[in-house]
Amino acid sequence: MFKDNLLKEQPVIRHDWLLEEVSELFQQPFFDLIFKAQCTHRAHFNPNQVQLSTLLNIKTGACSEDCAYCSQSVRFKTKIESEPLMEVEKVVSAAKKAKANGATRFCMGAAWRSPKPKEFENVLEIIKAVKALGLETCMTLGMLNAEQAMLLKTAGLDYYNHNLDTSESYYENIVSTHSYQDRLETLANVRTANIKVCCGGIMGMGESLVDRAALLQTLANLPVHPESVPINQLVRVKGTPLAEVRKLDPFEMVRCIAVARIMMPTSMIRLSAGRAEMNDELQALCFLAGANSMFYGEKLLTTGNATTEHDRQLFNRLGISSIQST
Ligand code: SAM
Ligand code: DTB
Ligand code: SF4
Repeated sequence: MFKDNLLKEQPVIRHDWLLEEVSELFQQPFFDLIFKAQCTHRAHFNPNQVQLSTLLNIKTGACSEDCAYCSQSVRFKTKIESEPLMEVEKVVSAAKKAKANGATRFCMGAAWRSPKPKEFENVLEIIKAVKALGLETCMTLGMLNAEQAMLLKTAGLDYYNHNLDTSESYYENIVSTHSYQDRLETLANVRTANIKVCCGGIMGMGESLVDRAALLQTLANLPVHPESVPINQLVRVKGTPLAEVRKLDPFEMVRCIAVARIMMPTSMIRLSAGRAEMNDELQALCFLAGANSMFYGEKLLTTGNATTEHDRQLFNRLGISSIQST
């Protein structure tokens, strides 16, 4: 807990949120919501520290799935050139660079429905090599069965990212090739294997406020809160079905972070995709609302991120320091 906190609210960790309560949180006056989120944040974290994760796409494009937001689906005509699984040495050299730049976690993504046995062996080698650099490891490889999750754990994987992305009822408007239940089963397999869970969603896909509330309700009512909760703003990629969707009201993004912070008080809430389109003031509001993690590095998976130089300046101006590796 942050020792200097003046506002000593001690929120209870709850797993019984009702949809109406969550919707009410979302609809509070903006300043009341931010105040509540900041009090919760200060009860558990140093409010001036942000954790940095760097992303690398280790297998690009040609994914069989039809997630409407994704540049890497084989079904949409985007500018992405597909590439096979990267070699271990190339991943290690990118991880070294990320560490030298101050990242504490290296998150590796693959455009797969689920990992195939042949490539899975190489993935295990990649985890061992990145872990040996003293970085936390995170992977996002699609659906996993119980055995795959156990093998990832044994190789040294710290976190697995698998997002629910939106509410269960809106999910069928976004993906048809796998179900919400499939996502929940993978999350359960990851939890059983004792890997930390990174699970969040995307805002701005045309969903309603109730869908956002339902997503956060599902996350907070899991038996254990995800240790990491990425809140992505949709990056509208040309060629995907969501390319022309209406841009999210920036305050809605801030509200979503604040509600996530209140509902999951001890989780790391990550200000994720979308920062390249946000100004500094909006990002500061997101941190004020309780975000305490972000993706750091010039690229997300296939799209651009805020530049590292700009992020350094922003942290200086706000008096934010990055959380150091232990
Ligand atoms: N194939 C794996 C899967 O679907 O879980 C891993 C990679 S997938 C690209 C990881 C996550 O990135 C998605 O669940 C989604 O939340 C996020 N994402 C992908 N494209 C995005 C976009 N255009 N805007 C915002 N978030 C995006
Ligand atoms: C997450 O929630 N966001 C990251 C990470 N987990 C894998 C991915 C964002 C991707 C944004 C679009 C792209 O670069 O392709
Ligand atoms: Fe993109 Fe992952 Fe969906 Fe494949 S499964 S289309 S990589 S989000």
